[in-house]
Amino acid sequence: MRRVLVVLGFVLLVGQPLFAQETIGPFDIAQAPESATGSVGATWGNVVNTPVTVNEAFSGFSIIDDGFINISAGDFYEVTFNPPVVNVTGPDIVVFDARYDAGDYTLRTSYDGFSASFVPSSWVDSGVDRSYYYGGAGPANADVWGVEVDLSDLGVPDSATVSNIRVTVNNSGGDPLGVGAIGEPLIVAVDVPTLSSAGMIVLTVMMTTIAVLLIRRRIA
Ligand SMILES: [Ca+2]
Ligand SMILES: [Ca+2]
Ligand SMILES: [Ca+2]
Repeated sequence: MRRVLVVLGFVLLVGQPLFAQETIGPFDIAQAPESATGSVGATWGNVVNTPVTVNEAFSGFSIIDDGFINISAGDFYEVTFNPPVVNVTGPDIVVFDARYDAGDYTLRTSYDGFSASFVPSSWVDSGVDRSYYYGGAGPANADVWGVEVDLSDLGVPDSATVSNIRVTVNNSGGDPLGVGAIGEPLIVAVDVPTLSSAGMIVLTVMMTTIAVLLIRRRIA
């Protein structure tokens, strides 16, 4: 119970999902794929001048420090999340692309045997830059762009889970960096808009006080 209260206070104070493992501009990534497969040609990309395999490029953290550069249309990578990604309200995953040029990608999931497809279009510049070595050349600087995707757009029902996501490149010269899961906020039922700003201040002070007292008691 004490721990739940402390977590609640933290969520109210910080106002964003807990446990972001990698923050990439506006995107808080909670979970990276456990493993990856695919067919993406030979030109790896990495922030250090060391080759990476498809599995290394598209699994684990950092999501955006490695990928593949200038891959061909029709090539794809497929990531496995363990635990699977839950379709919560709103966006569930973020797809990343190095903007040497604008990658165009089609997504499918294992939920329906990779049947339904979705092409995300609301790409944004994350504001984060990386400089990649590619196949032994470089390094060359690139903007890192990302697009949030709601699993509902891939026909996945609310609360259903997805373990595998396949990302196919539609145009030539795609530079995929990977996919991350945004993660499930631990507490989503706090009805903040019904509180006045004065009420929010009082509530924040109360929660902070409770959190500090509980922490002190635990230390004592
Ligand atoms: Ca990567
Ligand atoms: Ca969703
Ligand atoms: Ca690109």
